[in-house]
This record gives sequence, C-alpha cells and structure tokens, in this order.
Amino acid sequence: MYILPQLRYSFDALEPYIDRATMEIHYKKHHQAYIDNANKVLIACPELQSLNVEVILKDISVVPAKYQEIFKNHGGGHANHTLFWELMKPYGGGLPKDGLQHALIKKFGSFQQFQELFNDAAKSRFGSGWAWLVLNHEQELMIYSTANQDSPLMHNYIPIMGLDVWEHAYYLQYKNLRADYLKSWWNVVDWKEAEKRFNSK
Ligand code: MN3
Repeated sequence: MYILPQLRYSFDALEPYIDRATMEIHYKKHHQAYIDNANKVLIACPELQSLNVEVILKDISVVPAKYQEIFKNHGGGHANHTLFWELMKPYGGGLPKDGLQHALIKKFGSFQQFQELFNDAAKSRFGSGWAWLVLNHEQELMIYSTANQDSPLMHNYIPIMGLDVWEHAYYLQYKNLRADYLKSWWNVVDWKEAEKRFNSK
C-alpha cells in the first residue's frame, strides 16, 4: 500500500513563496486522496502490490483495463506529488550546476530562455496539469506539459523536474494568478535534486 512520503521541510518552510495553508492542504488532503484512491486499485488487484508506482505507470497495461483510468489519475497523482515535494526546498532557486546547467544552455540557448519556455508550458496548460523538464527517448532535455495527473513515466520519459499547475497548488495564495505562482516557484526549486535525476540518467 502506498503511504504519504515524509516531507523534508515544514509546511511553512517555503514561505513566502508557497504559504503554509497551501502546503498543508496540498500534502495532507490532495496527495493523501490520490494515495487512498490508488490503494483501492491495489486492494482490488493484489498482484500489483509488489510493483512500485513508477513501474506500473511505465506500463499501465499491467493494470486490468477497468482500473487503468483510475490508476493513471491517482497512481499518477501519487508519483507526481512525491516528485514535486522532493524538488523543492527552503532557500532554493538560483542556478543548476555543471552538467545540468551546461545541458540546459546547450539545448535552450540560455538559462533564462529555458525558464521562459518552461513558464510558457506551465502557463499554457489549459485546465489542470503539470509542466515538465524531462529526458526524452533520445536522452535529450525536453519541456512539455501533461493534463490532469498524467506522468512523463507513462510516455517513458525521465522526469527531471515537474511543476504542479492545478489550481489547488496556488489558488489560496495567488488566486487566479498562475503566472505569479510560477515566478515565485523558481525560488524554491531544489536544483541539487534535479541534478541528481539528470546525472543518474
Ligand atoms: Mn497537486
């Protein structure tokens, strides 16, 4: 059964960029709900209990057809949020180091250009979803966005960083101003975590 991963920081640790109430509700209510619903699938399909969530998302056909949609939404929600918490930290932001920085500049022209393209992906995602930096099938960095809780793992991409742009991620603090949330979020990015993912490719 899935359980909430331990947060490495307190609910108010990302203030002023992400406020305590948003973090607490997002983690305790939203993430927990994805876990509870994904666990319902594990209860109905005990053969899935020995597989970790990433393995299942990479090949959703291991889930019986009638449960695939619910697992995609809730197993995906669990995996995406687990990654999201890991990719943030208090006093984050700044620039990635060495390999990842060079790769971003090589691919997107400059770090600023990368940030703009990532923000565009996050801003233009209509409705609920995520913006991602991934390694694609050619092992190249790529920016894209997914709807709902679709995970890059479902497309066999390696997620390097991901940003939740569901309204529940920002509405309490930023209301309808998604662009303001994006601007703030760069201040809590844990580049060390992103580098770790990039370097383990
Ligand atoms: Mn969320």
